[in-house]
Amino acid sequence: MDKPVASIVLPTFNELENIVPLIEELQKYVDVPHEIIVVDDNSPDGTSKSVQDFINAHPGTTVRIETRMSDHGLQKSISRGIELAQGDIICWMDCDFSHPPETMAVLIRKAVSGCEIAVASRYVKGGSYKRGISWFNADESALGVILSRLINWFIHLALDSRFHDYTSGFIAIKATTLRSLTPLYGDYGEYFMDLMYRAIKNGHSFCEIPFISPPRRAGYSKTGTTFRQLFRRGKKYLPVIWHLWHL
Ligand SMILES: Nc1nc2c(ncn2[C@@H]2O[C@H](COP(=O)(O)OP(=O)(O)O)[C@@H](O)[C@H]2O)c(=O)[nH]1
Ligand SMILES: [Mg+2]
Repeated sequence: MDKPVASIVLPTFNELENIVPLIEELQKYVDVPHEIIVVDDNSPDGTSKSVQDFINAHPGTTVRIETRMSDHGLQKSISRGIELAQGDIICWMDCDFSHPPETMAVLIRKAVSGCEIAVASRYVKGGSYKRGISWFNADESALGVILSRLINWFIHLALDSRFHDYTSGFIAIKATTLRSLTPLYGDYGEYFMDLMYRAIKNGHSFCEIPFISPPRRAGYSKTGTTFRQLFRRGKKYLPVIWHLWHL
C-alpha cells in the first residue's frame, strides 16, 4: 500500500478475545488509508498468534504484529509502535473496547482536518463512563471510576486546566508533533499526562472529543480494581505531577 495516512498502534497484554474483533471494527469505521500495528508483550494467552493468524488469512492486509519478548510495559510498547509507524498521523488506544473504535475514526477525521492533537475525553461535556455495577473487585469498578476522576481533577487544577482527561490514552496526533515530544516518559498512565502537559506547554494545539467509556468487553484489567491495586497505581502519578509542576 502507499504511505498510510494514519498508523494505529494497539498495545496488548492478554487481549485474546478482544484484539481481532477490535481490528475488524477499526477497519470498518476508519475511512482513510491506515495501518494497524499490534504491539504485544508476548501475552501468554496467545494474543500474538491470533493476530498472526488474522494476517495470514488476509493477504495484503495492512495489519502488522510486533511481539516484544522482554522489557515489557505499556508505555514501552506504545513507544515501539511509534518507532514502526509510517503514517502522518499516529494513534493509539486501549484494546479492551473501553475505547470505542468508532471514536478512533472520529479522532482520525479531526486530525486529518487539521487538529494537531485530537484526544478522546471522558471529562468534557458529553463524555462519561458507563458504570460497572459493583464498588469493589468488579472489572471497571465504581471505585476505580471515582479514583480516576479524583486524580484527573487534581491534575487539572495542579497543571493546565484547559485540558481535561490527562489519563485518556486515546489519541490521534500529527506524527511530526509527536516525534518532537518523544521519548515518552513514565510507565503506565503517567506517560500520557506527561506527554499532554509538555505538548500544551510547548504551544501545540489540541481538541478534545467526548466519549463514553464502557467497561472492558472481555478479559481482565491489568491495573486491577481493588482499592489496594488502584492506590498503588494512583500513587505513581504524584511524583510526575510534582516534576511537571516545576517545569
Ligand atoms: N503491550 C502491553 N500492553 C499492555 C500492558 N499492560 C496493559 N496493556 C494494554 O493496555 C491497555 C489498557 O490495559 P487495561 O488492562 O485495560 O488497564 P485498565 O484500563 O487500566 O484497567 C490494554 O490494551 C492492555 O492490553 C503491557 O504491559 N504491555
Ligand atoms: Mg481497560
